[in-house]
Amino acid sequence: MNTTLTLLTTFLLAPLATLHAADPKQFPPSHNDAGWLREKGTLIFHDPFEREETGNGMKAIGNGWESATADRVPQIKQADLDSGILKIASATKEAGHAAHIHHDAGFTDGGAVVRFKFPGLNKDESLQLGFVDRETKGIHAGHLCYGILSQSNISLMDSKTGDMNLEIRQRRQEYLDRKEKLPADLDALLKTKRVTVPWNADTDWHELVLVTEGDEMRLSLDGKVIIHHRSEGFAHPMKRWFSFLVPSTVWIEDVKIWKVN
Ligand SMILES: [Ca+2]
Repeated sequence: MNTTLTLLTTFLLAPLATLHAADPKQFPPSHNDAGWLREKGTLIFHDPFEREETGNGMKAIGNGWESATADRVPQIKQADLDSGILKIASATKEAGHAAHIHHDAGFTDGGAVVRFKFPGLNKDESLQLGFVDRETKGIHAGHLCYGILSQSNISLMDSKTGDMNLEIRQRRQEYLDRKEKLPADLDALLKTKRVTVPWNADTDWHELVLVTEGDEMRLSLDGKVIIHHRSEGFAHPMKRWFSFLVPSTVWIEDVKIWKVN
């Protein structure tokens, strides 16, 4: 391909992507967030899931986990501990909500290291994981910030100052209810709160590291930062809970939570 055509193609494709892939200059291969957590942080929680669950209830996973949607469907097992793996199978339809499983965290800067896989039992398996603080007013259900892995992309989202800010949420809902397009200023604001990179999901085990440092959030897979973003909500001083939202099926074999400060 000649240079002019290459440049033209790059120029034309770039705006379509609106991506925010990790800048290799900013994050050289030697930048490793699992290493950052180990070197600078304190391990405040570790669960290898080497036990059996006790029924289907809110606290059945044990070790301090709570399944917020368990008691809506007590007859359905949504969290199965099997061979050292937490196998989550959400009863989304019956419970009227994706499985929401959370554990105390408690840091300003820090993060979680999670070994997970999509088992390939359902189409469109996805995983949303991040941080919640129900004690701060003005945020719907305390949703602060998340990494979201779908079959085709990975996003980072500042919910605290974005879609879960109560004023923004209420304003947005009025347009959604009327099935109207969001006004340009609201649309533009929400777009600054979320970044996405393409990704092809598979059914392998992966090490996922999700950290916040100041107003930056970073998500790494298998030792490499693949997406990062800066937004004021990421700097929330208290990531009180670490939480998983799983609409269908995900397996998790190990979770570590680290506090840097
Ligand atoms: Ca395990």
